[in-house]
Amino acid sequence: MSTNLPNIPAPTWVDWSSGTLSGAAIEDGQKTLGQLEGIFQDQAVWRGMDPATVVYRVQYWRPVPDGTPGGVFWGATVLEPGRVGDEYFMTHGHFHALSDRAEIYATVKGTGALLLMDEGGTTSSQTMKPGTVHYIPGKVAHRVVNTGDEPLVFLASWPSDAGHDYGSIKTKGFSKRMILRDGAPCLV
Ligand code: PAN
Ligand code: ZN
Repeated sequence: MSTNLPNIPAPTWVDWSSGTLSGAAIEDGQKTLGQLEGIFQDQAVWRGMDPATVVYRVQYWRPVPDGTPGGVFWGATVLEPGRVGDEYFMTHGHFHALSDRAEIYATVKGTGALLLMDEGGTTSSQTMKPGTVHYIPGKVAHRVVNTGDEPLVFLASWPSDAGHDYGSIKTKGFSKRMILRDGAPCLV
């Protein structure tokens, strides 16, 4: 038995209580308020906030090269609590560049909502809380909103040839937004 075949990537680790990934192959990134220009509705409030504020951090594992057909990737996102005016902190959101590629999200910690928008612009939402597992079909844009007061942590797995198309979300957004109204989250 061989455990070190050259084409089999070495394992990496997840701390299931925190959602933190570790291992030499883990890459990371972050998105600040400044990098999320045009994403939040109230641009005047957004301009008045510190652009260095980290909205979310992403860790990801690409065991095969980006674009490989038939492979899968694995990632973790930590989305901070907060709001721009009455609109909750959220991820940029995207379609996949190969638009029919699907994805799975699984919530580790926190509470929020997964916004799902089809190509016709119809948006629905699913509640995210510890243990929920969400199937994101192909051709459906996805964005996560933190409606709680602690970080929202979720794991994701997506095809290695999916790619990301941020452009249409940057210009057109989602057709619904999650805001604080009368003390509770409301999809409007
Ligand atoms: C996730 C997202 C991650 C950050 O790994 O990339 O949560 O969100 P944005 O990519 O919208 O900034 C995923 O959906 N990958 O396909
Ligand atoms: Zn995705």
